[in-house]
Amino acid sequence: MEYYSFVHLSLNTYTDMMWGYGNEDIKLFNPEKADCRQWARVCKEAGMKGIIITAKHHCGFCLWPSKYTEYSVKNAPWKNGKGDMVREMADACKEYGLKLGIYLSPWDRNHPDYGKPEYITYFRNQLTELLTNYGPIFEVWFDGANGGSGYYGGAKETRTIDPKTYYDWENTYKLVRKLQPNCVIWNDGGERGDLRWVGTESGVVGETNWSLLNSKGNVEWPMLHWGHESGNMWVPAEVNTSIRPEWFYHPSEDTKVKTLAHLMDTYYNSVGRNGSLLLNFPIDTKGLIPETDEKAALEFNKAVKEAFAINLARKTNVKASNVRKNARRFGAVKAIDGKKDTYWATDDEVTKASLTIDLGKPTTFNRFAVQEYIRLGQRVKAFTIEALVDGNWKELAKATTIGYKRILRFPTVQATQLRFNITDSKSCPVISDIGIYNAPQILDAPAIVRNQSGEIKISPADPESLVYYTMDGSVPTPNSKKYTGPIPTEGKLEVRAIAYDPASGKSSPENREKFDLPRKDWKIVGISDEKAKAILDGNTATAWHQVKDMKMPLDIVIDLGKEQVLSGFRYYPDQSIWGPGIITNYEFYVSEDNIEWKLVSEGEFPNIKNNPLWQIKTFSALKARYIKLRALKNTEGTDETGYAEVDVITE
Ligand code: FUL
Repeated sequence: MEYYSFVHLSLNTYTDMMWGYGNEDIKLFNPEKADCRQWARVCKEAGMKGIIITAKHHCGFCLWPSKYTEYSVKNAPWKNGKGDMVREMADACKEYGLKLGIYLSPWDRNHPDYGKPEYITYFRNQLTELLTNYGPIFEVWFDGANGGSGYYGGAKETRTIDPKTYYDWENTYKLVRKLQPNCVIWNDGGERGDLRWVGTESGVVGETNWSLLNSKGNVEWPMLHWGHESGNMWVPAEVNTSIRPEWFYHPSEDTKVKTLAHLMDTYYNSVGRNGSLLLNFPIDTKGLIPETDEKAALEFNKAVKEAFAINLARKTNVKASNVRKNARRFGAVKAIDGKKDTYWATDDEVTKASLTIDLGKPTTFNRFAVQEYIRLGQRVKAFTIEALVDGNWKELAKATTIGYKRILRFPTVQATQLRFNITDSKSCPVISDIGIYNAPQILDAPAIVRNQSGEIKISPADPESLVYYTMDGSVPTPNSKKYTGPIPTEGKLEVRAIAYDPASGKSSPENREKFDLPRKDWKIVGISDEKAKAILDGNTATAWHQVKDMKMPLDIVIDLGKEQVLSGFRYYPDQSIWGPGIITNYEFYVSEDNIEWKLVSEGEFPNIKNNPLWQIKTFSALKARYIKLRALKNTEGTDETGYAEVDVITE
């Protein structure tokens, strides 16, 4: 399948939670514009092959009118209780030629019997409904999450189960096989499924990635991430990640839809590493995939198509160092004929071999893709690629496993030949396809950061792009100053920059950043933790938290090194998903001596939860050397305070 989607919709969508407790009010569920056809259209246009719907998440609320519970759409205002989201999803998938998958959470925080044997019957009854009434199902997803506590029919307690024994997976699997013989099982924890989690939700599987695990025994994190070279069971990797930081819709993430560069990295780190990519769309409160997410997914698909549009290896002259029995049907040409069922293979005892592709003329490229004929297993352990540049062989990249597909990225090169060397293999290699591509650059706006010592660093999304910038307020163009490395600066300034690809003549959108006082001499007062420097490093992706066990109000005091005329301050909250400690209510003080403090601003950062970006507050200008940001409350109602950046504004 290679690439398919997840859609997350449940009561969490309306409570802004990640995991519902199981007692959320059903009346909240009313996605008035819910349109599974829109979801299917977006997924289809985004190049995906199927959709897995969260039929039941951990809160136990069912998106279909299950016979076995009242905690479902049948008691929700949506369509007056007559709706069935799984049915609508199944119909939409059919219409758009997509496959349907089902997420059914084994953990159910609503059900009174959860933790008891009776619940297993309930779970299987629900599974039977889902695998019987909605046509062919390509995948079932049994999430391993189990936080213990829950509503559990009113008991409101913590229930612990042993995921290996409680669910009796063996018999549940038999049920799946009986009802949907072609369905693959994803299971994190418990019995081995047909696909494995990769140990992270960040969208990356190990660079070495074996599609094998042992059929028995524990699967430790390294095995999830890299597979197991000598495993005896085929359990390929599925890389699940969301197009936003979290799985469900949260308005606070409207500005955090992944960039094209991020999504392309995800592609190379999943599909490009012998994994399939399961990309999630949070469905919003209206019941739609938000426009921003749709746009991002379509751009992503376009960029993947453009990157792999022309395989420069097709119809070239190709020679292999060894061909199995010198037979034509195993010849080198089979690796470039574009046919799935043909392959180049070597003699049994040959585990080191190379294939040389003569491109006929100097040819520009920066990607190499290779596929093993995995019906015969995964074999290659190590390989390199070299290019013939001006008559000399130059190594372009070195890698380990291949599997179904491996894609390597390297700096653009112009060469007349490419050599693919298999340097180690479990047994004779069997290569079904090779691709050489010249992927265009990803032209996202470059990032501009000024570090504490005043140096400006500009980073393009694509490392090969050129960067042009201005610091005089003018619009940057390819005729502006070329960025060649960190620029030392002092004082207030604005930097504007673009990334530029000379080959296509295309530029990225512009980024512009304003910087106030240089912070070279600034010190955080009274905090010995070195990591607190993250607050001043200019990088909004790094953050520091006040130490645990402290109680609000919590202060950050900064010594600016000398007296300045201040007229405001800026705060950028921590961006992490869990416990970011985003300050909502604050007081801001200034002082000349760190003894006498003057309150110059107080109040709240309105809408900071939904829009956790720069918060700017101004006040009447005055002289001061010390500043104090006091946190009174945070978005979570806890005593956590997180800061990515704290800065001042001068007149
Ligand atoms: C996780 C769950 O806990 C998340 O809420 C989400 O459903 C994700 C796909 O799997 O483990």
